[in-house]
Amino acid sequence: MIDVGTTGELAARLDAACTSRTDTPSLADSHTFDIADAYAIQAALLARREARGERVTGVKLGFTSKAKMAQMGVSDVIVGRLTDAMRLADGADVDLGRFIHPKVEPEVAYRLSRDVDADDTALDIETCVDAVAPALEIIDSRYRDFRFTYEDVVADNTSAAAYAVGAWRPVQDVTNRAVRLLAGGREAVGSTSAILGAPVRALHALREMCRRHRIPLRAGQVVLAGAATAAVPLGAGVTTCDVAGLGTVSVRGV
Ligand code: OOG
Repeated sequence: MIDVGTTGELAARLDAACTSRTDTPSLADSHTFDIADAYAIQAALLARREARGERVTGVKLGFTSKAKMAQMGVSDVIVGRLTDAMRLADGADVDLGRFIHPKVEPEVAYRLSRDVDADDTALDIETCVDAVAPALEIIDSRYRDFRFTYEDVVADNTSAAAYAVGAWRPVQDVTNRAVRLLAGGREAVGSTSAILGAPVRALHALREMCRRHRIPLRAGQVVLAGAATAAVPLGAGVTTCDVAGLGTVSVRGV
């Protein structure tokens, strides 16, 4: 375990990398810390954002695909926080100069209709969502060349950088829906089944991780359930995510 001073120091280092758009080497190159420490660094990083006036708008899941878990050698999903400073309107311009080396992922978003009490084990999280939508997540690891350990990426708020959500639809079964990402000239095609077999499973995984790491889930927050394809570099021009039956959402890199 690392002490509170080191936790704050590592959070400050990641925060500086983010605000100065300058990558940093893996924290694991110089420090030994475990996953509980990593979530503590993430919380300290969030506290720095909140001190600047940012407000939490939701949470995101990562490592929800088998391929990504296998690549990282882990079997747990990872959770990061979203803030209003990361939120983009559907169709909005996004300044690429905000990022270090941004990538984009097509996702499904859920909206929480009520607070989720971490200790109420009888509560079914599926009854705590009231809408679902197509979403785009921009990830931008603060680590050089996206080279990080499992603990590193959790400390770095799971690479969260920005997100856009399309029109909300009533909650429905979104298992095995075709997903298409068009990013500049590139196309990535996948299925919502890549998200833990079914996006609804991401909600259950989220609940467990939030209970374990004391991450609050509040009414009105957005949940990004995880990527349906591999991430694609975000460049200039329009990037669109299309989820069959849910619609589209786009942003324009400028
Ligand atoms: C970590 C975040 C990955 C996902 O959907 O797996 C992620 C990264 O690859 O930078 O959000």
